[in-house]
Amino acid sequence: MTLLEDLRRSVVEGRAADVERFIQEGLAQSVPVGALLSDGLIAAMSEVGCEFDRGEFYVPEMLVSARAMKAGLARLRPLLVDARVRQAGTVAVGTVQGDLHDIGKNLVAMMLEGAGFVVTDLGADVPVEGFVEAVRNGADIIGISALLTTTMTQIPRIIDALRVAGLRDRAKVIIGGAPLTEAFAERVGADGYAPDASRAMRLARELVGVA
Ligand code: B1M
Repeated sequence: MTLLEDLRRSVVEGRAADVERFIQEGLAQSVPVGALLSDGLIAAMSEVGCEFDRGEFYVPEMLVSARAMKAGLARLRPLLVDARVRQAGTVAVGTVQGDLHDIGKNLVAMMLEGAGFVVTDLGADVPVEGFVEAVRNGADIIGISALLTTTMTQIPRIIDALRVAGLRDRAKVIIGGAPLTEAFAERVGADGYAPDASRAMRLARELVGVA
């Protein structure tokens, strides 16, 4: 097995200590951070989703894999987030109310920090008012994540609440998460949709006019 396969398997099987070890080994062998992230950690979570679909995994197994994924992300964080002068703007990111999936949102937050944004992480299960308050507090962009078809419906509520509060023009709204699409973003009046964390980072930079 290659190191990336070992890494992927250790996330799927929820072996957090091995995940950290394989990441260390990968970095020592100059495996690119992008490969450790995409072909190791993210690929593993797709596999976990498939196992769940097949009825081979249940929620506890998903949780254990998620913990292992987070241990890996924590190791990669310093490499994704550098100490560049913060100049791009401020972004508040959160996962919508009723939704506990926060791994994708955390990754988006890290990429944004790495791109020079000051990021406020609102957490998961964030009520509509939490996003509205973030705009009141001066966020240039709010980043909304939703992973469930049952919770993506919170997004138009957040955008409506911003309108009602007279704040819609004060911040750009970007959205992402597995069940979302560009068409959904247009329909609900978001300023942009990104299918993954690096495109979210590029989109945010475009929206604030930083090349
Ligand atoms: Co859940 N879950 N889960 N789960 N879970 C999914 C999402 C699911 C697709 C699994 C499946 O059926 N195959 C399914 C949703 C089906 C649907 O809605 N149609 C599902 C379900 C059903 C559930 C429960 C309802 C299960 C139950 O209880 N019966 C339950 C709901 C709980 C709740 O939220 N209220 C539940 C619970 C959980 C755990 C808590 C066990 C755990 C989450 C732990 C955590 O996040 N702390 C979990 C996990 C781990 C998953 C899967 C396996 C992996 C998600 C993940 O972390 N992926 C997931 C299956 C899958 O996605 N294949 C699944 C890795 C991550 C890097 O990708 O989050 O997609 P992702 O983020 C990407 C992009 O989407 C995008 O960029 C990220 C990085 O590239 N992105 C953005 C995300 N946010 C963005 C924001 C942006 C831009 C881009 O701008 C702001």
